[in-house]
Amino acid sequence: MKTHLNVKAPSNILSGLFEEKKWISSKFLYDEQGSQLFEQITDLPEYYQTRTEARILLENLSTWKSVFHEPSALIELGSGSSKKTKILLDHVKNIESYIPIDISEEFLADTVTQLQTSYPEIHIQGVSADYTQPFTLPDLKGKKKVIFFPGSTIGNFEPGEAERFLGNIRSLLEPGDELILGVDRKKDETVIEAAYDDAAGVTAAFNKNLITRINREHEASIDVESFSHVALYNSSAGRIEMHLESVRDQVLSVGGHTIEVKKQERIHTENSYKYDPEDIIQLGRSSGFLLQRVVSDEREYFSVCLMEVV
Ligand code: AVJ
Repeated sequence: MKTHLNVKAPSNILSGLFEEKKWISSKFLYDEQGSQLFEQITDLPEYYQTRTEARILLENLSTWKSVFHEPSALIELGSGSSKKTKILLDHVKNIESYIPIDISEEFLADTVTQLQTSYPEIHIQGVSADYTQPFTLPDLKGKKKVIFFPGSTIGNFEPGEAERFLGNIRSLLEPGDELILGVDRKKDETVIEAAYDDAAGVTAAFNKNLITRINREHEASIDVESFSHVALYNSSAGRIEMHLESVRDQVLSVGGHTIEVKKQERIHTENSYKYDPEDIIQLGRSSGFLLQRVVSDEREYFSVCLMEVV
């Protein structure tokens, strides 16, 4: 997985460090090392999301079969390695075209080549784009369009951004088209906090990799161990937050500037919003979609939402 973009993104990894409340956009988590660490996160025992979503997809095949009851094009936002998509491609007929959209051109080209070999009868056409910015779809010749946005990536958007983003996606669609959206649900905060602060320390390494990235890209030498990983569920906002907390008073020298950081001061590095079905109904209302169906695991940790264009 490569694209997890926050729309409230400064162009520069450093710019938020000069603000009163220091922050770094979560989009900077995904350099090469960070993308590898995220892949490891998806296999952690505490990180239930990825395996739960895959299981929901696999256990509700009749739902997806009825979505694709006519010749269709499957359009995936932030396709990465298209792991979850294979569940749909393997079991559902009528997917005549698959359009993976990903920001990483190289990665996308490899994925398309591999998939085309495995699925010779499906027309696969990659679009290399930042899907949070306006983009156009190839001509899909009147086929039903189904947008697939799995992985609870929507959680990285601020709520207003999520509305605007889905509103833009809606403008690419026509009545009859649909959206399949994967979201992580609100739940006991100890479960959520453990998922973002695993015992093996992989999520801590993922967060601290931001410091390594600053050191590499801005010839800095910040001590990575001078920050500790903090993951906190903010229940009033319905989101888990990641922070880097300074273990001491320090002055960072980066990009020809100095930045004072106090002991216990935090740099906010990620928000990941959690959505219950009522939140999804609301999000759909303000972006032109009607929630049709919610499929969840038995613990109701994760939901895959089927939304139709209105
Ligand atoms: C890729 C945004 C879905 O929020 O769960 C994982 C990123 N951050 N562990 C998430 C993430 C810390 C992930 N998303």
